[in-house]
Amino acid sequence: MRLKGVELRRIRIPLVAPLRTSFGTQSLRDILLLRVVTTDAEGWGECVALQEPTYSSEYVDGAADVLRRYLVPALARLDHLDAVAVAPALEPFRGHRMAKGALEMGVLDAELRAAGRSFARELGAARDRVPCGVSVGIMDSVPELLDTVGGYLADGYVRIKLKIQHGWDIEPVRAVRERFGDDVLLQVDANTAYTRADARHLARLDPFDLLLIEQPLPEEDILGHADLAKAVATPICLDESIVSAQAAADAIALGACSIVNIKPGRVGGYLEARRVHDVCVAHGVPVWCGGMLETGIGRAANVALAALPGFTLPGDTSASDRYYAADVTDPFLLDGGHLAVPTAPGIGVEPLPERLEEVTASTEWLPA
Ligand code: NPG
Repeated sequence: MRLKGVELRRIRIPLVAPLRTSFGTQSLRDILLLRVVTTDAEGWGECVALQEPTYSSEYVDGAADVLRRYLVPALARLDHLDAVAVAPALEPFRGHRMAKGALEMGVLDAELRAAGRSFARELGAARDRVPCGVSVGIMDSVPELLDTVGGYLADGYVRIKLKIQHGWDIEPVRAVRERFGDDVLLQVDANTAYTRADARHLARLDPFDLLLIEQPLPEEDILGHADLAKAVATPICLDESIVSAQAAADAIALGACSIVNIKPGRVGGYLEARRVHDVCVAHGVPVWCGGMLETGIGRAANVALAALPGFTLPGDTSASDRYYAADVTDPFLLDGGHLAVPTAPGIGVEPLPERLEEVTASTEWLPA
């Protein structure tokens, strides 16, 4: 297989409701999709970088730029292109994991479509459906939060994740526990909003029997998380800090986390995501699949990953209508709190051509 070229497609889709986190509010997704054209087949990649570098240092214009200048030309030079060849070919270029991950996803999709194999089969899925959680943003009031959580529980979501920050942590968690009871699987996500000085404050979450506290401290603060893990009873889960399988192994060895959120874009692709999974399984550390408000394209691949045996906690693999009134693929629908794992070749879904055109802001063809 050789690369013929890559189409960069920028789409803009409004969210059904704004999602507020400690780092900002998302109301519209400006997403970079990649159509990777090879001599054998075409594949789709979705870049999870946000419009602004607020979740991590990556942002969508930066991803498009590095793909155009460096990453696509590096793959164009390969005589034998397959997904395994992508990371070594891109290794000279530092960082930019979300851009690299999107390109590897497109190559893997093309390779698997040509071979008639699904992502699930290739990655080692052990289930044909995955249990789904939902991420609930910071709200203006506790009553509004309780209405929203009640709606998601009625939809069938099997786990609730509350976004937290200073001023929106203990009370919202207490209110959700009081209203919906102790049986609801409940966890919180701080997206790096706290500091080492907040250990005693965060220990006030302990009585609420949370599954985990996700990424309380800054991305680089692994030792801080290790100290915090000794000061609080709730398990610490890392997201932003885990940028590779090596980072996962180190964080686990240092006692910085006992649970890991795996997002393929954050670690540079699905093959590294599987290595993170393998490292965690080897250490007895449970993992779950995070989300970056993906369209059906990225969601399809995430659901396949979430079907691996180490994913023992429900992921942020919500149904399409959690985010989009109309997705760019046939929607992923919740069925008894689960999503079905696609079985068709590659990611197993296709963008709907008319819908894709409707949301497209620009396209650019990068020939090999
Ligand atoms: O379900 O796709 C999803 C989103 C889940 O809350 C979610 N993602 O930090 O994990 C996160 C968070 C997020 C990422 C929110 C990017 C906003 C932007």
